[in-house]
Amino acid sequence: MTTLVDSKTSPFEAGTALRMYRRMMMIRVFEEHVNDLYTRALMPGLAHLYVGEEAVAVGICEALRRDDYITSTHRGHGHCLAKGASPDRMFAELLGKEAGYCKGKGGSMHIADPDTGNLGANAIVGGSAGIATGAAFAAQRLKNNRVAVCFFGEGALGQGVLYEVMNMASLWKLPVIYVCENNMYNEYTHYSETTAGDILARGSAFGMQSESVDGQDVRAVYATASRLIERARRGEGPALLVCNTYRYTGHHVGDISRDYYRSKQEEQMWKLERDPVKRLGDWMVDLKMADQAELDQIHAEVKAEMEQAVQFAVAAPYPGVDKVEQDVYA
Ligand SMILES: Cc1ncc(C[n+]2csc(CCOP(=O)(O)OP(=O)(O)O)c2C)c(N)n1
Repeated sequence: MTTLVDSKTSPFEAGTALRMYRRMMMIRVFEEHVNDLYTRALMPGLAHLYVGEEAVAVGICEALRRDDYITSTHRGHGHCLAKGASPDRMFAELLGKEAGYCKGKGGSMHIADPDTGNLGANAIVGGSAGIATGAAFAAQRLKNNRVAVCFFGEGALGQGVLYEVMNMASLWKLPVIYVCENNMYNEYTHYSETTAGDILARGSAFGMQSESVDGQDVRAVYATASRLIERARRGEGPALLVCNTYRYTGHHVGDISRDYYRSKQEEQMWKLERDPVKRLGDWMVDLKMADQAELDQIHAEVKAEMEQAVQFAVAAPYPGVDKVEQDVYA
């Protein structure tokens, strides 16, 4: 079942729409800076950018409480920001500074933020499925009414652990939502070459509520996620939600020549015709929820906030040599 939202109806208030617009803009501008830090050789290692997929993280996290849990992926900056992480500590982590979320020892793919229910990014494809399901199990046992959301890319559909935990979640009616961000490419391979059969059928096979949504439409993501999350909170069981989306840039920041696996025309089509930030902005202007000047003002404020966060991280100290063995596990 695919949920469509009529662009002329307003399922939520202007306040919600403006908040989601700002959050999506934060992710976009954050990622622009990550790319810039990488190309200026200020950031060690690589990062996987979330640009183009903002509506998924923001639509879903808007439907969550602060104390609800999320688990994330190697492409995790958007999830962290959407759940409320602070950009300065995120940039500090990316640059290996002590002020970072993991004291600079985790980097892009290991940001966790317990204060916002973020149990962490995960470099292992499919690796967080067990963690999210365990968190949902704990929430059920503790009766604290929390829900866990497990974000994963469609590449994780080939990982067996996902089906082990879906089986348990369905049997025990755990409050967990498996969110498949189908951006169509597992690294440099189109998902049709790696994924047999129907994605939604994987959830239905376990008797799980299984739906798909246009992941470029934040209102549709939010409406669908709200329904599934509240259903799970009421004890009615887990769900699989497939969000169809697209990453605008390479698999990682260094993947700049992509012609051999996808065309420039395809990228342009998604950017020009299906951009989630522009779509929400146009819709708000259309309905007179906001005017263009207000949206431009949000953009300017977000740019200033991100520039400040980058400056904070660049100026922040590295952890001392005496701390090299602390907080590191093998
Ligand atoms: C278990 C495991 N196998 C392989 C890799 C290497 N790897 C990193 S990202 C990736 C593709 C992931 O694709 P997808 O899950 O669709 O996420 P996307 O990058 O599209 O967001 C692979 C194969 C890994 N990190 N973990």
